[in-house]
Amino acid sequence: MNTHPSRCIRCLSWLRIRSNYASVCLLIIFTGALIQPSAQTTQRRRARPAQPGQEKPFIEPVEMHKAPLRALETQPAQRGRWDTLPELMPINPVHVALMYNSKVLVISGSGNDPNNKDFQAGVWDPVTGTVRTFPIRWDMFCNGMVILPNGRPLVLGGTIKYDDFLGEPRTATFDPTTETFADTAQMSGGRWYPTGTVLGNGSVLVVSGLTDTSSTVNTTVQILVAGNWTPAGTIFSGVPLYPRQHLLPTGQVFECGANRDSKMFDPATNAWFEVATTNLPANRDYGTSVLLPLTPANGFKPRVMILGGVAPNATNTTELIDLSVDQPQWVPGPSMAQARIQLNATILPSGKVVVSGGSSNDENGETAALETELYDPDANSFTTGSSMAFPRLYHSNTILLPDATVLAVGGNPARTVYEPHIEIYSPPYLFNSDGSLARRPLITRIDRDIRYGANFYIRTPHPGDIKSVVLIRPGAATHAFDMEQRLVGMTFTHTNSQLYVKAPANGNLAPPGYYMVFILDSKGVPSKAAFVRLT
Ligand SMILES: [Cu+2]
Repeated sequence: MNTHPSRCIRCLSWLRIRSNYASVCLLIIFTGALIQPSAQTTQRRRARPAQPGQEKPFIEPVEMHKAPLRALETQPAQRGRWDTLPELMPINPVHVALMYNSKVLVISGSGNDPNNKDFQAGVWDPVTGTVRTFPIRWDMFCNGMVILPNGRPLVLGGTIKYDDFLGEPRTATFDPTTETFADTAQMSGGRWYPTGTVLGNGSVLVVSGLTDTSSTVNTTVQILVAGNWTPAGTIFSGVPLYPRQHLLPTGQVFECGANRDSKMFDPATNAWFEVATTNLPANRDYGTSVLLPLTPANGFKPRVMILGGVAPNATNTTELIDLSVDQPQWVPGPSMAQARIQLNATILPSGKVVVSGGSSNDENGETAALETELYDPDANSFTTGSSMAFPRLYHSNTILLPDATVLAVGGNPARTVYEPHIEIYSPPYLFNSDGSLARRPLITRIDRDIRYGANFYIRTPHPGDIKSVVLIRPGAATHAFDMEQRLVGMTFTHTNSQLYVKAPANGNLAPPGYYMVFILDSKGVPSKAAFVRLT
């Protein structure tokens, strides 16, 4: 039990900030912008969970004490570096999605507190470091979220009741400009823990989730076409909640977890068929899955990696499947250094995958995996990266930001308790070998509207030094899975002043919508992203 009031706890966190952010900390000290809550306040807040109208977030101080002080990273060029931001996330960030204006939509809803009727969402602006929160009309807790071709996040379902959980049939889109939700067509019944997948023509497939009438899985598969839901057959037997799904260049959707028997869904026939069975003899509950980069160099060959998972004790194993061959099979991938459940995996512009968070025992911060691992799909191996300061467990998320860093938020190992610190991972590619910041290639002008199969230009001061140009679809992550992220490489030529880049051939490679364009130089250093719209 914590006998120290929160002043000390806060000090710990400011100390941590001070080590990495001398100037930020001084600013805090001199402006007094962040006032320490009194011990009395802490007692009151610990006595009972936060109620609507009370100060938020409700933070369990013991939880805060578990976070170790992070040592300053001495090898950022090899391991990257995690930093803790001075601002806290004021709501439980159960769902996050990057929008085309570089801001992040954060959805909490009831935030894993059955007594909380003050449903909340927010927008975090990484540039100003501010979060604007606002009430929402229904409980979007445990929804599925994708981003429509018009750039609006689409929320699929949520929660209408806890214990036993019942799913919400409503859907809503979010306008990044006005920062407001608007309800859209209801689904064929509730969906709590559904997965959305944007298809090659921009329609949205929704699968699984508990119904609004019984705590059983919604058996109807649906596709949203032009704002209306159309039936698309039924689910396969044993469909999991939050199925891990990826759109493939064939236009089919690969489903790979947590069930062992991976499936393929064909939107042309609405049929599911068997693909392969995992080597691990257990469902990878709360493991994750990544569609590895689709690039000209690998012939846009779709390969999927599944990592970790299995409750209550996690595995450190991974498996890979090449879906371009006639009879795909799961093969063991390299093992992670640590077992992880509730882990997060985020694709970088370099094509490497940042694996972070999770723990070896589910929802147990004592066994948190703080060290980052970087998976290199070309070498098929992991290297270890810098350590996070905070456990990132159930309901934690990571997404790639437009400056080529990775955002980590949340962690919600028990009801009414969540991790409010925001951490940012700067991957090794942002550093010179002496630890100073690498000089980044610049995108000075770009075509903002790009067309399938057509060339577009990017102006950059040193076109001859650019070795790679990639599109990355902005992420939408929840429950240890990103329903949106994908990296699609592009071929290009250059003149003295610009690059001529060939956009992806079709929507099955890169579904219509907004993308981040990154250019990477001969040292592998990425630019900051420019957003383009692909149609
Ligand atoms: Cu949940």
